[in-house]
Amino acid sequence: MTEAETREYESFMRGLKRRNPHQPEFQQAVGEVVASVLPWYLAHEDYRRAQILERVTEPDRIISFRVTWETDSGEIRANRAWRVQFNHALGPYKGGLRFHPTVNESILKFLGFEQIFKNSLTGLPMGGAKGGSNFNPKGKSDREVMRFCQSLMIELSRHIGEDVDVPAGDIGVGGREVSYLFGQYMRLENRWSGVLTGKGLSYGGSAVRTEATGWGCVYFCEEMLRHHGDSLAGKRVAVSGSGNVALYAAQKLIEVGATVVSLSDSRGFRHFPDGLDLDHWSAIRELKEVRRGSLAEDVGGGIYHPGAKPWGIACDLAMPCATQNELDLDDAITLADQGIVAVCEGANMPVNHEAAELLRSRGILHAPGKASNAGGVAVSGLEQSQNAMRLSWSREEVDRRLRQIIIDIHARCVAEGSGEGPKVDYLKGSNLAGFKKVAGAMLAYGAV
Ligand code: NDP
Ligand code: 2IT
Repeated sequence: MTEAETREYESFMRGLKRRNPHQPEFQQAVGEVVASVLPWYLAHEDYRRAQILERVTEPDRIISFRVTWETDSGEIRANRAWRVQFNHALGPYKGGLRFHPTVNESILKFLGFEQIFKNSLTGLPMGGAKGGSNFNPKGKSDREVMRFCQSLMIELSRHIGEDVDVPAGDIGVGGREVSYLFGQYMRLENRWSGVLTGKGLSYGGSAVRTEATGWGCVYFCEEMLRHHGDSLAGKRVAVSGSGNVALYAAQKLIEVGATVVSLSDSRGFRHFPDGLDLDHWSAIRELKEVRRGSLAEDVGGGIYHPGAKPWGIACDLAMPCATQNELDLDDAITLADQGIVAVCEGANMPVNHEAAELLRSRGILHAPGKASNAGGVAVSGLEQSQNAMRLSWSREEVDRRLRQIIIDIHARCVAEGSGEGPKVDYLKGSNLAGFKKVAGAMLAYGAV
């Protein structure tokens, strides 16, 4: 940025922080997008006059409500829940629901904001939203989770609809929760519609939605490496997380000939110095998806490191797939010092700002989540299309479309992020490509 651009950046961010105090994650996500798009924005007086940047950083609305539910032993509990409907310039609001004790308005605003540009990058007609609750599903029975989901849907149902807002899963919300939420919505509305995505295959779900985020992340990584004359074959990949995204990223990595050297969860990580194999992967999938256990339990291999992150182990590439800000400056230095070639984000904003700067300064390829994890919401978009047409595509058909969407996203990043060095700046490329489309639509709508 030039001196004048830096002054504008600082002035904009001062205003944003004043309007959104005590929301560090939201401020961080906005700061990263604004840094990428500001030079283009300042050069386009019509966008500036229309206050696009001020407007796109202010959610259309935030719905906040109490969810009261009953435990198995008859005690009453109350949680907070939100839906942040951030921007619907490109289509009905779309984005996941997160159930985790750390959920607050700052986290949901950061996720909803990122979702606007991610959804724009997919090329599908989807606006950006996010929601969730500080409800902790860990240690709760299926019945308790069901009662919580049903109670939450009583309020949420007033604000969503297949042409209005279409929620899906995120941390703590998978097939079980989406099914409870969907069942309750149908009961309340007395009508079948594709109001949620991530449904079961026999009741309107799409093939490959479960795998889509992880597989899409690996497809993006392959494209990025191919573009730079490299490939995933034989690469040792440190993966964090062991939830939906991490598991299917690991599965696809093994399939394309990479070596998965770690998985992690909120309590620690498991190191596989010789690589995770598919039998062991299946046992871990069963442990996490079905039994909802911890990686500390020995399911037949690897060395468990409690309370630690996997970024210190020998690897060629890092794929953070757990949560925001899980890879900091010290981690980035450790990874860079051992010569990694790329960081490819499966999670949303897992690499913090200082770590991202370090990766850039050391010439390490960095795929930001809004590009590399867009496969999940892309197949959600395909699920909406199938529901609207009342038909289902085969696994092969959905996978083919997913792969093509990812190839197109990669090309959009290259088109906007090339030029300043030998390597593509994927942060700038994804932010600019995602932003321009949304900004163009907002400009066309006038002052709304
Ligand atoms: P899951 O709930 O399936 O899995 C989350 C994983 O991350 C678990 O292994 C969990 O550990 C770990 N984790 C969660 N919070 C923390 C934390 N604070 N510190 C350390 N580890 C943590 O979620 P998903 O796999 O769906 O989501 C993972 C990431 O991917 C999130 O950033 C999400 O926003 C993003 N994402 C998800 C998409 C989807 O379609 N599901 C699409 C695009 C992005 P434990 O098992 O101990 O809880
Ligand atoms: O962060 C994300 O893109 C998701 N959690 C998926 C959202 C969706 O609507 O499928």
